[in-house]
Amino acid sequence: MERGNVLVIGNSGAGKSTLINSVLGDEKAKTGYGSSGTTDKLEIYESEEIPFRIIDTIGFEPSFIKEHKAINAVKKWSKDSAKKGKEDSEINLIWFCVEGTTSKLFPKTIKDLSKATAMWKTVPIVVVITKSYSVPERELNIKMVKDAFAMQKRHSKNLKDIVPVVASIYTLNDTAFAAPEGITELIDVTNALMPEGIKAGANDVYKFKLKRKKALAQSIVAVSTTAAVSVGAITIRFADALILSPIEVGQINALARLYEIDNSMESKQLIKSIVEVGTVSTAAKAVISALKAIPGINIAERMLNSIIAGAIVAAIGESSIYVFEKVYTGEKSVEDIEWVKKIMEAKLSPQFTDRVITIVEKISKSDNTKDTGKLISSLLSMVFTTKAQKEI
Ligand SMILES: Nc1nc2c(ncn2[C@@H]2O[C@H](COP(=O)(O)OP(=O)(O)O)[C@@H](O)[C@H]2O)c(=O)[nH]1
Ligand SMILES: [Mg+2]
Repeated sequence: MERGNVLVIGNSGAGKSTLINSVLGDEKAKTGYGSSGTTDKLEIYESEEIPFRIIDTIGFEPSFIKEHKAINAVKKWSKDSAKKGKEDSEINLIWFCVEGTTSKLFPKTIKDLSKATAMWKTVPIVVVITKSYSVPERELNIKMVKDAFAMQKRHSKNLKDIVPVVASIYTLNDTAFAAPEGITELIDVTNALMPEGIKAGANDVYKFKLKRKKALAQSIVAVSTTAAVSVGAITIRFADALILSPIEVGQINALARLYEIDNSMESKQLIKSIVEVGTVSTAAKAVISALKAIPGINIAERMLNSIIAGAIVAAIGESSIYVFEKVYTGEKSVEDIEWVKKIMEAKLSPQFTDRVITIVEKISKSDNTKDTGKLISSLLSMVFTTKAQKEI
């Protein structure tokens, strides 16, 4: 496959590697260029499914010498590839990575990055604002990048887009996190800027994005489940299941946003019907009474609460992914509340009890007393999220 080349530059620690991982996912190939451990080493990533390779300048650091070496390595790579008769040896797009948490430095960083990439006079640039954890700051950060470019002599015409991203979930505290953001947007923007003839077709990009969305969605569910497990360990009565509500709502909203569910009344109604916590304590009670009927199960109440709390959040996450994906692909509409209710019921009824009991049995047999929280979370994500789609 002929490919375009995306050059990624940004100071070390800016989040380049994390970003590339998030954009390409696990099924990517990595090749090194240059000798390892030096500043002129490049890492080059590609995926079968998308026609651009991503070149990571791992040695790029805010020092003239190191920047220079990293850029020279890119030039050299480009020349070497051309020698080998590869037509696709030129840089087609540059991602400037700037850290969203350090916006005061944008003018300086952008100036430095522009200087370092001066030789690519007409190559389009996309600024990726990494670590954009703060939602309210995103607009302001975009404006600051624009202003910083406006002050440049160099490159100011090459700026094609500015994309704030959270490449992997950022945990703020026990129950709050910054959800992945901007990754599939960056895939779209990047593909659109590839040369004609190389660009992926709309359908291929769509399929690729769907896979990426699923992986990011599962990471949201995993983090939410872990949060519920730790909250479950400190709450005693399941009548208080409302305490899970912020985690559930946070999870569902993050998933809805990831699947581009709009803000209409119908969508809100759909989300509300997923959130309805009424089923939660019913589901919890069903598990507890089913457990009583099983002889020989010995498990601390705290641990049981943890498992049930985590399981509820995992089940809600799993069903939300299923529902939102169907809406995203157009197979279902946000108006189909009855269908959603059926899915939720299926997820939180006998099947739910069975899955939780499986986990309880495993935990009660385990002699690992340290880190039970981790054990619970990993069992939950095994039992719930990985076989998410098969069962409905
Ligand atoms: N939670 C979270 N951490 C991030 C994100 N981006 C970068 N980091 C962290 O920031 C640090 C530097 O990131 P890395 O990708 O290695 O930066 P690089 O030197 O530019 O490749 C690592 O500890 C990453 O885990 C993100 O989107 N979310
Ligand atoms: Mg790196």
